[in-house]
Amino acid sequence: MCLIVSDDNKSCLTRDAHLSKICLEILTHLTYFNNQAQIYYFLNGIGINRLVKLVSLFWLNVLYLQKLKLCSMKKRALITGVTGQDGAYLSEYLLSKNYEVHGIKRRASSFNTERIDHIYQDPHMQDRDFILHYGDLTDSMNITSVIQEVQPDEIYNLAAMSHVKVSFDTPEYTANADGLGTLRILEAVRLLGLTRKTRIYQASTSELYGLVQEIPQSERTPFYPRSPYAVAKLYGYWITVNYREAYGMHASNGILFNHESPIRGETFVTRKITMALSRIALGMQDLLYLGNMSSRRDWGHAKDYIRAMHLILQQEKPDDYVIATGVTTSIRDFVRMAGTYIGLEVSFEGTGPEEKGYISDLDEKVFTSRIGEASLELVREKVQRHKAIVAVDPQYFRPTEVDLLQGNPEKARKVLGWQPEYDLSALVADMMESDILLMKKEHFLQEGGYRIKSYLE
Ligand code: NAP
Ligand code: G4F
Repeated sequence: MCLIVSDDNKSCLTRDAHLSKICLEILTHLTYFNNQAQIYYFLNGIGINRLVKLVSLFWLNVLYLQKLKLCSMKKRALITGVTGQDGAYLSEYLLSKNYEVHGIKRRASSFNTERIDHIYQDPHMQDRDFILHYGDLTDSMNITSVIQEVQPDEIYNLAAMSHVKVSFDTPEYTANADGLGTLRILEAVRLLGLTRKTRIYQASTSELYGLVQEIPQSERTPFYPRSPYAVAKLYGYWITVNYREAYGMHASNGILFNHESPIRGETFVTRKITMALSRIALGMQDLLYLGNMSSRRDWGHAKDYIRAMHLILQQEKPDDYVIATGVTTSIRDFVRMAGTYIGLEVSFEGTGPEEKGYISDLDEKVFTSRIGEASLELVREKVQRHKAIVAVDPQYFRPTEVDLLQGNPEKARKVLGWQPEYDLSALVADMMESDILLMKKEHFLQEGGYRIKSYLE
């Protein structure tokens, strides 16, 4: 007697005709069985001899277990840093791919879930596929117990103190969260015996290249970190490689270059610029203060970059990949591009801390179509009076700067088949469109006498 149940549980072959008939019936009924007692009653209900009944019982149990597996065949992902820019986009993306998504969020004195509120599911809901857990990367026991509870197929370690300038103010905390935090995740997976089951994505960064040794930077370019953040991330990078080599874990690094979006943190330079220009255009702010405007970054859209994270974990073999656009642009040019989107030509005069940006030309048609007419006169006046809209504040200079980043995404293109959909002007347009809307809303509130946020950090 022989019975073969295929992997996808759709076909069932047996050399015994009688058993074959029963098995077919079993497969037909499979979806109705909710526990093993029901299987037993089902067998009693169909008149068959004892031996066949025993064999059938055995296979029914196998099928029942398969059914359980089938029911829970959704992949389960755990995202640390779920409340951040990338965590929010990645959650949406994995949910659209039918994952069960678990996220670790920090306890805060006020709500910190603004970026994921639209996908939040009430804990009282049945069959949730988006579940949040309290946690912190600096707490080993917490990390271990969340991983034990979730038993994830994939972990995306996105949590970090991610601001380069702030890492000079909080170097020890940054090392703890960004460096040791990565170790805590790897070690928890190892100690819990999940080495074979759980794949790990580590959010590495182009900041590792720091004082760049080569242009453009690829997976083979030596690292030269230039901030406590980058040094902490260097540890995260190498401990991921080490656990992969030492324990055969499916652990990979995505070396992601700067990626931005309408939900980028407000103190990163791109978002600071798109918010400020929107406010200046609406007459809500006079000056945008920046630090080093000569540094260059390879900017992409976060929506494209989270697709790469997922692709990296779908590869048979773990590996490290540069994710970038290959195009580098200065901060100054980003300001110009954001200005162009609303019909402002921004030109710069002076050097060093004395440098200033002015509106040298105004395209009124573009301005009114994007911003409206209400503040047109105000902007005309800024042009006529040659009033600066951008100035330098040395408090934004960094003790050690990363002057130029430009990635070479060739390997990701070839191996992952990854290609960005947004170029820089599409990214700027997306951010400006969103921030104009936001600032119009705030302007309306302000006019109505309500207090609004101050974004001048
Ligand atoms: P982000 O917006 O700053 O989000 C960081 C997330 O980490 C937030 O959810 C934050 O929680 C959480 N977090 C911070 N410290 C934590 C701790 N000790 N324990 C638990 N959670 C903690 O960063 P992102 O832009 O999404 O970047 C995601 C990851 O990619 C980060 O690791 C970053 O360093 C790295 N990366 C980013 C870029 C980029 O250009 N965006 C490029 C390369 C690498 P709160 O919301 O409570 O603050
Ligand atoms: O926007 P930023 O703060 O990003 P930075 O330092 O490149 O770091 C970001 O990208 C990394 C990937 O390379 C991530 F790993 C990291 O987590 C983060 O997401 O600064 C970009 C450049 C710097 O050269 C900075 O000096 O802009 C310059 N800059 C000039 N004025 C400014 C400002 N940066 C900020 N944040 N604020 C300014 O006023």
